[in-house]
Amino acid sequence: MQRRDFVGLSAAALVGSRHLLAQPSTRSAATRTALWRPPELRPATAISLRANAHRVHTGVGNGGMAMTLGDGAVGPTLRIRRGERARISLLNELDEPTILHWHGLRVPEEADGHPRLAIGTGQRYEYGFDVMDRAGTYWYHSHPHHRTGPQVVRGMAGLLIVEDEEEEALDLPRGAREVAVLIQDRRLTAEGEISFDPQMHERMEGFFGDVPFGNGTPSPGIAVDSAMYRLRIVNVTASRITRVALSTGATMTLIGVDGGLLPAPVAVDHVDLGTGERADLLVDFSGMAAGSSVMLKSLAFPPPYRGMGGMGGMGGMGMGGGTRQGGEMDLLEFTVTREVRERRWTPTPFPAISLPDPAQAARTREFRFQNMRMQHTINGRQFEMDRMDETVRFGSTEIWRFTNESNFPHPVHMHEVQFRILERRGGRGAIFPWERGLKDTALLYPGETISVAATFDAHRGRFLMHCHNLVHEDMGMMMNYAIE
Ligand SMILES: [Cu+2]
Repeated sequence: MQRRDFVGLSAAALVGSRHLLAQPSTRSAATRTALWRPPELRPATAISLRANAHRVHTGVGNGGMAMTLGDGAVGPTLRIRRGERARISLLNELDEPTILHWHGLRVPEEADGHPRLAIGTGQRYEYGFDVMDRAGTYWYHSHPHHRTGPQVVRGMAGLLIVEDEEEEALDLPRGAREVAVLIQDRRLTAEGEISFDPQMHERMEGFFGDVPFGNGTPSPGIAVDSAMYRLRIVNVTASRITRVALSTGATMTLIGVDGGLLPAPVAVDHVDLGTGERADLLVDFSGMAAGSSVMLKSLAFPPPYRGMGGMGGMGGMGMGGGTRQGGEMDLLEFTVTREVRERRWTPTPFPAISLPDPAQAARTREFRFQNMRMQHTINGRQFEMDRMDETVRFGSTEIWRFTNESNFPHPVHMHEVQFRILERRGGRGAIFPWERGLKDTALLYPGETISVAATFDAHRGRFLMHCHNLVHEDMGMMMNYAIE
């Protein structure tokens, strides 16, 4: 990547806000494609989602075949109020099985998208569930056995935004000042097709692309006013950990994570997100001159691999193509096109969160994430559709302890709960600001053990816990658990 810092630093920039103007980019916005903002649907009335394959713009050639819900490059954005009932009808027009999972929401078993519920071509699946979770940035994606990777990489995902009165009272930026983006990294063929065919070493570390996509838009950019924005980010990559930061190094205000608002906003200069994790941020463009721009980047960091000498090597490219894990990537460019003067958003106290209490834990369970003989396993086993691996008592609180004995990082995802991360031992040895509050996915590096507390009091039924690296998940790094 070329450094663009310090080039074209204007006088206007120098007198402006300390937040963003230190090093404005001069790269032309013309090299970026306008970020697509998917249509918003409110499922208070029944909505229909049609899974189908169609051609989308990829920035190369005639584009590539995607699989999405609807006609866009990713699915429509679902915007739901807490307490509302969602009625969603899925029609499968793909030539392979599919099913949808509402990532982060606690829903009844039959609505949770377990792979055994996958439907065939031409079939419909009717979802009905009450949204009981807090306002926040959730998402949905397909979850068929062995095919989640190829489907999600090709676009079978969408944003799912939950609203509630508690959050509305904070008067956060909304409407055009709220930007929600599904981040992906894709690998394109010379013709522009979306490729996903993990080779042997990629079946171990994961699959990495080199073209950033936002909401299905290649190398996206967005025009903004010189004002405060709310930026919701979802990591929808197959395998990439994104270290999200601004090219200026300016701080952002982290207001929420997977399960909604944090107990209090916190200033951060970056946020690490594994696949499935979300960040809800306030980004301040106020004081920026029209024409200046800032890049939302994934910063470079050492690949968190153990014992392999860093499989992707230290160069920019991984072994099979694509930018290696930890490689730098330009995710989304903001260009100020209109200068406005507005009163600054002033933080008001955030609503209290009730977090699972480890003192109430009935028991502790241990889960070891391992890779042996070219397989990814949890407690030595691969996923079996009908084997019940753990049974939890309805209403109880437990501590689940995840230990990574493998050579690769794993974003561990639990269905049906929002958990609290209690501690991380080994490896990075700390809980980061973006890991406080309620979480459904937590990044586990080699050598780390993290303990989480969860209360299983939403629904009885059969649910999943799995690695959200889509390659690992499709290879069976997943288990069933029952709440009875
Ligand atoms: Cu994994």
